[in-house]
Amino acid sequence: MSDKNPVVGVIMGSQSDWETMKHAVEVLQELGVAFETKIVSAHRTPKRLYDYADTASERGLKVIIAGAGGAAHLPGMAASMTTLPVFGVPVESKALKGMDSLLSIAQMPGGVPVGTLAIGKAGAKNAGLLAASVIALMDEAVASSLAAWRARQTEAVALEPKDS
Ligand code: RP5
Repeated sequence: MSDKNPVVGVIMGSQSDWETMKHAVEVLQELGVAFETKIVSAHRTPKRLYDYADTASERGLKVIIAGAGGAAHLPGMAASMTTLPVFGVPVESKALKGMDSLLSIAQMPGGVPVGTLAIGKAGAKNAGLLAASVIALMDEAVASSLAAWRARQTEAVALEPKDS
């Protein structure tokens, strides 16, 4: 899945991560942010990862969203090879419910930053919103889409609870 001239790269370690990472993509689509999606595995396709991160900036990407689960080295390795902002999404793992993913993405050594989001769907959604916030700094159309999105979210919250 790829728009023309993508500014956000959404990468994930496996096809199995798509169920989570599609929530980042839905937000980008809603806000009109051009993106691309790729399966790039730190362990199974290390050369693909190197090539992706090494050329990301020169290809016009401004932000990378990287989702992975378990021994989730993808966001950190991507961040080690680019100075673009990298947002890491810990995908919920079967064995440890994503705690392994969260800790392996968050506990980066000082000097190689990864902005780490929450485990799972909420993290993916917020990664999309954060990426859009970065793009909004240089794109007025995205800035106004983002402001409208936030206003709609606020308006959707009822003042009083009711029985469902
Ligand atoms: C990680 O291992 C992927 O990011 C995925 O979350 C996890 C399991 O991958 P599969 O075995 O489902 O391909 O590399």
